[in-house]
Amino acid sequence: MCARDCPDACFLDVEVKDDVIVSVRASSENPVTAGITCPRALGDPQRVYSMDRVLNPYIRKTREGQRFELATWDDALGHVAKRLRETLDRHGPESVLLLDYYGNAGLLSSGFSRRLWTALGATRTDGAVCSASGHAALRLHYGLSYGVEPEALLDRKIIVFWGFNAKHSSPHTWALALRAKMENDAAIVVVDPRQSESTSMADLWLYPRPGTDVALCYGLARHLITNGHVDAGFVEDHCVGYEEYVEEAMRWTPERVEAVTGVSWEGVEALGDALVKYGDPVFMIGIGLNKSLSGAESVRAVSLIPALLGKHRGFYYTNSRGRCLAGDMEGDTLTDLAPRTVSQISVGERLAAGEFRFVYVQNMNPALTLPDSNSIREGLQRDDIFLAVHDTHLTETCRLADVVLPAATYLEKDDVVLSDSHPYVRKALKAVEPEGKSRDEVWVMRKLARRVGVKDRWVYDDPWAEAGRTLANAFIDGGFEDLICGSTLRLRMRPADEYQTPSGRIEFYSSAAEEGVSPLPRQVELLQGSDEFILVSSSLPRYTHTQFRDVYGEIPVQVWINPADAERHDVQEGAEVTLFNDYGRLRLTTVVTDRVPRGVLWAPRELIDGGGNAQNSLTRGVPQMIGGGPVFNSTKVKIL
Ligand SMILES: Nc1nc2c(c(=O)[nH]1)N[C@H]1C(S)=C(S)[C@@H](COP(=O)(O)OP(=O)(O)OC[C@H]3O[C@@H](n4cnc5c(=O)[nH]c(N)nc54)[C@H](O)[C@@H]3O)O[C@H]1N2
Ligand SMILES: Nc1nc2c(c(=O)[nH]1)N[C@H]1C(S)=C(S)[C@@H](COP(=O)(O)OP(=O)(O)OC[C@H]3O[C@@H](n4cnc5c(=O)[nH]c(N)nc54)[C@H](O)[C@@H]3O)O[C@H]1N2
Ligand SMILES: [Mo]
Repeated sequence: MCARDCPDACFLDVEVKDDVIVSVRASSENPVTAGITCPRALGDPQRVYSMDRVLNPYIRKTREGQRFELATWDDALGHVAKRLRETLDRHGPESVLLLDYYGNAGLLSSGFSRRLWTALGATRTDGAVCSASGHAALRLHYGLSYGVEPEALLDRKIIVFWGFNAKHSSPHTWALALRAKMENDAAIVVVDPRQSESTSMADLWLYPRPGTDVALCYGLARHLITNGHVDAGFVEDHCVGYEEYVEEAMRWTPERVEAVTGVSWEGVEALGDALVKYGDPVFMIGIGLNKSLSGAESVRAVSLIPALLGKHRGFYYTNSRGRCLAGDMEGDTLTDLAPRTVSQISVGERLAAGEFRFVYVQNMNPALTLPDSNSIREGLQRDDIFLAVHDTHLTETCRLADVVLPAATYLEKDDVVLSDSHPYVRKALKAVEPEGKSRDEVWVMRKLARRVGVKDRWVYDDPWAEAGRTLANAFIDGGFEDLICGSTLRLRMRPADEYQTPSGRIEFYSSAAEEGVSPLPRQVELLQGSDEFILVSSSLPRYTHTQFRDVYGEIPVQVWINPADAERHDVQEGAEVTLFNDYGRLRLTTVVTDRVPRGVLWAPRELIDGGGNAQNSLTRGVPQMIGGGPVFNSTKVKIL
């Protein structure tokens, strides 16, 4: 199973000859991920044996010369453990930061390997860089954030991709939507400020200004309400707070909706009428939608539309919160320590301010992927910070490290991977032995724990025993032993009509909204100067974030600009332009296209320009109020 941070979590067939991986293909054993091998899996043989692979531990000798020296595991771990022990003794566990994400999403590689840091009481982040705000948003109205399973798309009549470029970001979900269209005459709708790749098969595309989706949703709700399309019985039986919601929706006149969103009222009506005409809708809520100043508010607003139409959880965001897991891979419940958690979005500011003395990075390339990357880089390079990075490949973050530790790729270690969308699981088997001296996360974590003198026995427990506890009642068609023996199992999901809200119902008017949070979705205004652009970014099929540049070359250094804006700024197709703001600057090549509206720019995400500037040098390290998520898609820039 592919362990990358991607909702599809494919089953793969890996062909090995003479202990070398020669090909990776989609396996037919998973009904959702069969049939399509994405370019990243296809490129895996090259990625495993790439020139950028870290094959040995390295220790930096001098800061200035950027010189790394080859080291043994013994020396490297000794060095890391010594500095960790000193930091703990002198500055306490708060000054130690674990900075990690889901470069490998396996229960062992990303979960169990945190146990050392839990036992030490080290500071951790809230992990909010991706989907956290959307989860918090859905919690306000539905409780847990799980929704429709991908295969259910086949029976739906209208599929709305809202801030979700599934053709690139979840190709197997996209394939199911296309099948629904071909086999079942389902309609596909895309709501995206730019003409994303997913609009190519869309029956309807609406393009609101970035971050104005709440206004669009209230407009849509008004249309459905005034034309008698609300399922009153469903609302009566399963919802609360409808009256307050209607009152707010009616404040959104067609003129006001048009002025805020830039979408014509005819467009709003067209979507409303299509929902009614086709019936049985599902709203595919993108993680892209949740990454703006009003991201959580937008997710809230979209999620309530299917409730108007009488659907139980008629949306998909991700399904990770709908599983029935027990256990505690990370060990949080096994200690009395209550580690400090800091915002992942604003970690750059804290690093640069010298709040930490020791930083351990795994499964992540924060030098390029976190917002305000100039602060991140500046912080990680401070003389008083010791940085250890455990990665499979030599990343920009590795280059800043004091010690680099070589990691085994997902094809070189056993693990368990749970998909964020589909319910199928089988044991993730290693295909080959780890290249060079690379080792897995659990191995490294335990070696370090011994050297630092950690006594807690649960740090040294068998990770598979804990995985067994975690998954004891997780499947509907078998037990953990069956999984270990090679069976493909199906995760048990919570019922669609169960709502974990205070009222046990869908709450249009959220009673769980804390102080400062509006009980109803609220349109947050993003002020934009006349010479300012909103820069939106999203993924390309060949890259997972910053990975696969060794296989496919650098992420294209491009920016899309509308022809009218290009003319106004006297910019030609193919010209180099500089985007800048108070945080940083970036030099990109223009693509003049009406696939972006005026005032909006789009670029592939997490790119790095010819001068080594990260796209994220332009993005703000300010968390959203709801859920603490990022605001990448509300980045304001000017053009030079
Ligand atoms: N501008 C902008 N920035 C964004 C976003 C955006 O939309 N716009 N999106 C954000 C989102 S949604 C996310 S999820 C984050 C992702 O941020 P990151 O998680 O930092 O993304 P990657 O570049 O994939 O980094 C993962 C790292 O893990 C390493 N790795 C892979 N497998 C293993 C393994 O088995 N073991 C170890 N130890 N390492 C491994 C890879 O080599 C890679 O360096 O980026 C965010 N950044
Ligand atoms: N190939 C590939 N696939 C991936 C990944 C990858 O790196 N590469 N990463 C995985 C990860 S970690 C994630 S989080 C997912 C993300 O995948 P998606 O959920 O699809 O999110 P994004 O790709 O960030 O953005 C999707 C769309 O949102 C639009 N958008 C931006 N702002 C707004 C807005 O305010 N309103 C509306 N309506 N639309 C908006 C963008 O223009 C973009 O087309 O992809 C996963 N799949
Ligand atoms: Mo993500």
